[in-house]
Amino acid sequence: MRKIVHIDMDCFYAAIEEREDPTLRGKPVGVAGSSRRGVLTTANYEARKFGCRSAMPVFKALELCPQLVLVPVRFELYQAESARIRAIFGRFTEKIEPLSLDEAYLDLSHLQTPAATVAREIRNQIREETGLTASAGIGPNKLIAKIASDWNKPDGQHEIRPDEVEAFMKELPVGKLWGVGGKMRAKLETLGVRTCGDLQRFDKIGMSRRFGKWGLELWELCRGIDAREVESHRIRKSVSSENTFRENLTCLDDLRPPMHSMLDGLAEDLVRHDDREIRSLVVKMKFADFTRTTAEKAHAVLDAGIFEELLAEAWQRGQGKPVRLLGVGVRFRDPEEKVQLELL
Ligand code: TTP
Ligand code: MG
Repeated sequence: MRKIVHIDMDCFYAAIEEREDPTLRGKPVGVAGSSRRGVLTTANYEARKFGCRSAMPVFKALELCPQLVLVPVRFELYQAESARIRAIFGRFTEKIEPLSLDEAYLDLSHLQTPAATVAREIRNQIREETGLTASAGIGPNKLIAKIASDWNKPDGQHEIRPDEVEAFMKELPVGKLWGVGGKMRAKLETLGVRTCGDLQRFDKIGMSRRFGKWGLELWELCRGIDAREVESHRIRKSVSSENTFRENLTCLDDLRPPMHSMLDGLAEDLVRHDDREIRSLVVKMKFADFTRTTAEKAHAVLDAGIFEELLAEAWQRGQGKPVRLLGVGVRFRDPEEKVQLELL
């Protein structure tokens, strides 16, 4: 039985800014993102009382909370704090999988000490050494640990033991599952599904008929089954860019212009990965009925013509179903694989 901990810092950017400037304490604080988009990256708990949230336009946040103190992002500072926190994790395990600057999974299966005790110790060390608070979730897999870390936020932790998983999942709203967004939730609601327990009434065949391959994943997730390993030193396998359309697109010609602008964005992102070799190009589509498909072709450079072909292929597989999401991306060759080829 594995022991997985998920750690998530409390209002990370805002907490760091408050620590740096004690005059901010007790006041509602928002950390404003790049001026171009004018949205909050996050808000402290004082500001959240007024409804201020991550990704909210700054003008809207100020409407909700006129006394909101806005501070600009200082990304390098947050990166430095993130490195300190990761160093603390490293005292307890080598199996660390960071999800973002402020969030990571730890695999503590090898330790004798109960995982909840270790989680408490990690949180204490973070507090003492950085002056920041963290929340933790403890469970038998990543899915459960991640959901649990939200349970006693901020500055708290929650453990879900293996024998509690079943009862816990029964009551859990489906929206808490990875990959179940607002529209999917609305669709499930029309089927009478609100909780994971409701979703458990569908058998595997029914789930795969309704939602394709993803339905099978969902069948496991809603039962609290998750075999994914904590992957330390994860190497990026792919880069992609995707877009959910405000209104579903109903013909192939309408999909081309958004695809080409997404390809421009993808090309920009790839500049940061110029040390990697591209293995294949990928087009992903999600349809109005929540099935999805991916079309892929082996190719080593971004080629708009091939993306056109893949787009047509994916569209054809949908048999004319309206498209709600389009994604374009590349898969990279595994760097290890390259080394092996060179050795041969
Ligand atoms: P989160 O962990 O989602 O949020 P948080 O740490 O601010 O608050 P919570 O206590 O609920 O965990 O994200 C971590 C940081 O990532 C956050 O401080 C700011 C940044 N961020 C953005 O820049 N944009 C976003 O849309 C989100 C959600 C986060
Ligand atoms: Mg956080």
